[in-house]
Amino acid sequence: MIKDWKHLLIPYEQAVEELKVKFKSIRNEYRRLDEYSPIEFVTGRTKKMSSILNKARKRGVSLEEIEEKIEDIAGIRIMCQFVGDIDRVVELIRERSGRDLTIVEERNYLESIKESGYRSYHIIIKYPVHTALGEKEILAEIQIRTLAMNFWATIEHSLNYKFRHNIPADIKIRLKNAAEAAFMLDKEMSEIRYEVMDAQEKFQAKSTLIEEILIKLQDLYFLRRTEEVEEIRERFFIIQEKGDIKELKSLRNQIDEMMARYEMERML
Ligand code: 0O2
Ligand code: 0O2
Repeated sequence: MIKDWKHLLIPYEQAVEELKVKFKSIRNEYRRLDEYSPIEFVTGRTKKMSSILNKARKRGVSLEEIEEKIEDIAGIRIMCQFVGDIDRVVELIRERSGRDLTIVEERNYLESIKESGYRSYHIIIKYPVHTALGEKEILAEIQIRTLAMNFWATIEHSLNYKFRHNIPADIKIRLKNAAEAAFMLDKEMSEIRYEVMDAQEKFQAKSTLIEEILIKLQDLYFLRRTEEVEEIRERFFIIQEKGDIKELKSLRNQIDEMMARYEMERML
């Protein structure tokens, strides 16, 4: 019997290793492209045999039904920096459904927060593994959460272990408050994220404009209109110092008009 238990876990262990590699390589691809990765880090585990048997007993699941009814024997956890990244990761997994994995069920504990205060997005998948014993399709659970949600869940999980799932009422209340605090932290961070992205976009737009103006100024020099160019150049330095995008755009348009005028004069 014990020998059979050992065999039972083999495909699950393989699935965890494969899925970890797959999600870690998505993260690495983003990084190689100098793009922001919605995946911060990935962990995974196979459930211990004793935990599987406990869960089965509590749920009235017979030994024959374990593989069909215990969905998290293989578990993958994907951690994200921001709440918005969770949707992107969910989308990435949905796009793969029907290819190397198949989504069986999605559980949105970000919207339907658990009584304990637990938040995460769970996806149950079917995943084919090719082992030395042949091909087998197993169930696996992917949990997607932010770093703050993970921090909370890790602490709550260890307290559950310490109190054998009977956390005292006062600690339960404090844990719920802590879950709200973690949620607020995520909210604050998301707001900063948009500020940062907004600032980066504006900075990018400004540098592109400045580069454009510098090239146009060089073209003007070639047209040998030194006096006018000097005047524009002086204004450009003042505007650049102020960093006002509207003024920079207006200066660029003025240079464009000037160049069009010079071209006309040359043709006459
Ligand atoms: P990298 O590129 O260093 O992040 P393994 O079998 O060793 O690949 P395993 O057994 O799941 O993975 O290890 P573990 O300890 O659960 O951690 C898995 C990955 O998560 C490791 O990255 C850890 O560095 C990373 N990790 C764990 N906690 C944190 C954390 O709080 N922040 C960050 N950013 N990463 C964390 P790798 O696989 O070594 O890759
Ligand atoms: P492990 O390996 O200790 O993490 P149930 O188990 O009854 O809550 P179900 O239907 O099995 O429900 O699946 P569910 O709730 O979608 O996902 C179960 C897993 O989600 C748990 O696995 C935890 O990892 C995580 N989880 C769910 N609720 C909580 C919670 O209140 N606190 C924390 N810390 N984690 C939670 P297991 O079975 O506990 O296994």
